[in-house]
Amino acid sequence: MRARLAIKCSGIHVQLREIVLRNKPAQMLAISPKGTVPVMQLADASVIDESWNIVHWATQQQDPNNIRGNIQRVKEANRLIAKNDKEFKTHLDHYKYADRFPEFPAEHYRSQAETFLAELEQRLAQHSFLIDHKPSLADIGIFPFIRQFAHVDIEWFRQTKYVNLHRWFDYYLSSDLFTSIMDKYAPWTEGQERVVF
Ligand SMILES: N[C@@H](CCC(=O)N[C@@H](CS)C(=O)NCC(=O)O)C(=O)O
Repeated sequence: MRARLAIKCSGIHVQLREIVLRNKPAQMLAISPKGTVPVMQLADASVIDESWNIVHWATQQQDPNNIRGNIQRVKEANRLIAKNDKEFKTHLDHYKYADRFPEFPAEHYRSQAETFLAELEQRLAQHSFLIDHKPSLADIGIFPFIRQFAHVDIEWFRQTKYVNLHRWFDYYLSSDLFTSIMDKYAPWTEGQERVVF
């Protein structure tokens, strides 16, 4: 999702091949054996198969909304994403799939994840977005994970004290940017007509 958000933000167009995870095409595994999505293959046949690297690639091509900003802003976004992907994502997966981790109740993993929510809330109490008053790479890089987290138990999420996080979350949930990436596409098959995203 963060790759799609970045591609839309950049205004560039790419050929999209929708896949079903339980039926990964051989062509995808041939260029990225690790078998995770998203995978981007460039015109020179080089491959980018990490979502955050696709976010950087797209916004380095074009950045009409200047979501990158200066190098300090990019570095701060990278730091926040490292925390999201390494720490928060682990707690999120344990909370979301708590039945696979029965050594602790879901609430335990949820409270571990709250450390990151509290940091985001603190940031969003000082400015409209995660780094400052303008959308940044960190906002589109982290929103998809907060959405996953919120939807594990949306009633619980909505009654939490993170009022600025709620405001930021609703901003993106109701944004044209988010709506524009949520269209459903038929799974790709060889010979299928090109789908431009
Ligand atoms: N670190 C990778 C993780 C990507 C990832 O795990 N994607 C999931 C879908 S959201 C996936 O492809 N899982 C493989 C599977 O379920 O077979 C990235 O950020 O691109």
